[in-house]
Amino acid sequence: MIRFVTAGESHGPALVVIVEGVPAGVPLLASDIDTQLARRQQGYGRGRRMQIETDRIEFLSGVRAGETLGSPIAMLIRNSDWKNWVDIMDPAPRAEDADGPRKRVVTRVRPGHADLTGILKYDRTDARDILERASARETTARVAAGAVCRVLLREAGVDIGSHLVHLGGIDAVRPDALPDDLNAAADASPLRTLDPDAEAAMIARIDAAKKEGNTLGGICEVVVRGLPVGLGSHVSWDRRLDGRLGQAMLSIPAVKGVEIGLGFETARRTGAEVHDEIAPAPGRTRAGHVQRHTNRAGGTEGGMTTGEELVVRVAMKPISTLMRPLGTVDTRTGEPAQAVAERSDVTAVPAMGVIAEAMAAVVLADALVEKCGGDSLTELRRNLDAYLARLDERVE
Ligand code: EPS
Repeated sequence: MIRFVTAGESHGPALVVIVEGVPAGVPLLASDIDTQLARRQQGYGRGRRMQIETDRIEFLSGVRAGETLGSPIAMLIRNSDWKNWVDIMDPAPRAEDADGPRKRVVTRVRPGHADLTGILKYDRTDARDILERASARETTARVAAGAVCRVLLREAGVDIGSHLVHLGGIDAVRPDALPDDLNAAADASPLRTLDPDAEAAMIARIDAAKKEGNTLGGICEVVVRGLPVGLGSHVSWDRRLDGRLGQAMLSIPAVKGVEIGLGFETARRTGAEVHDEIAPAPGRTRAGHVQRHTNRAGGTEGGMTTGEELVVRVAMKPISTLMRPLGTVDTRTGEPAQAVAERSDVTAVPAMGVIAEAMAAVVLADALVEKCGGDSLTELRRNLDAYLARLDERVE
C-alpha cells in the first residue's frame, strides 16, 4: 500500500512529506521531484508568494545512491518566506513582557475558508492557527509525493498529464486528439490550456477579476495513458478505483467536483449514447486486445481501469481570500465586519491541474502495487509482465 502524510504550515520553516510503500530499486533523483514542484509554481493569476518561493526537496530518508530502498521516503521543502514570519510563527510561548498585541491575528474570518469552522472545532481564538494549514502551500508536499509515484508509474509504462479546460466562465475547446506530450503542450501556456483563443480571454478575465478584488475558479482534466486493464476492483466499495480517485481529488483544497469520463453528462443521455462499444484489437495488450472507439467511460468500468485513457476532470471553486472582502462576523467582537484580505492569488487553477496529476499518481501507483506487488521494482515488473503475457495468451 502506498500512502503519504504531509506536515507544515504555510509560513512555517518547512513542509515535510513521508511516502510509504514505494518498492525498492526505483531510480529516483531530487530533480525528478523538483521538476514537478516547479510546474506547480507556474500559472498566470498567482500572487507574489510564488516569486518568493523556489521549491526544492531534500531527501531525508528512503533513497540511496539514486534508488529507493523500500523504506519510508521523507522529503523536506523549506519555505523561503519563513524569515519574514519567524516571530509570528514562533513555536515558543510568547514572553510575558512582549510588547503590544500579537501580530497578524485573524478574527475577521473569510466566507468559504476553513477559518471559522476551524476555530470553532479546534477551540482557537486566532484563525491563523487554522489558515496556516488550510493553505494551498500544503499541496507542494502532495506534489512531491506524487512525483515519486509518477516515477514508479513511468517505470511501468504509465504517463500522466493534464490541461486546463475551463476558467472563470470561459471554456477551452478540447482538441479531439490530445498532443502526445500533453504536459509539454500545456506547460507552454501560462494557464496550461491547449486553446490559445480561450487563453487570451481567460487572461483578460483574470486581469479584470484582479482589478475588482475578486477571484476565479475553473476545471482541469487529468489524462493518464498506458494503464493496464484491471487496476482497482469491482469486489468491494473501498477498492473501486473511481471512488479512490474521487476521494483523492476532492481532498485537494477548494476542489468541489470530480467527473470521470462524461461524468454528470451520462445522467442526461441514453445508454446507447453513453456506453463505449467494444471491438477486437489484437496487439492492444494493456486493454486486453480490444478497443473502445469512444471513451465516454473515461477509462474505468466496474471500478477498474479498462486500459483506455483515464480521463478525470476536477473542478475548483474560486479562492476564498478576496481583496474586496465579503461580509462576515469578527469572532473577537461578535460584530459584523469585512473579511480579512491577506495577500493571495486571483486564481490557482493551473496549479491545481498539477496537484490533481500528483493525486492521480498516488492512487494509481497504489493500485499498481496492489495488483503487482511492492517489495522491489524487479518483482513488480516481473508480475506486471506475467499479467500482460497472460492477457496475450487469452487471445492466442
Ligand atoms: C495561500 C495564499 C498565498 C498563496 C499560497 C496559499 O500565500 P501567501 O499567503 O503567503 O501570500 O500563494 O500558496 C502557496 C504558498 C503555494 O505554495 O501554493 C493561502 O492562503 O492558501
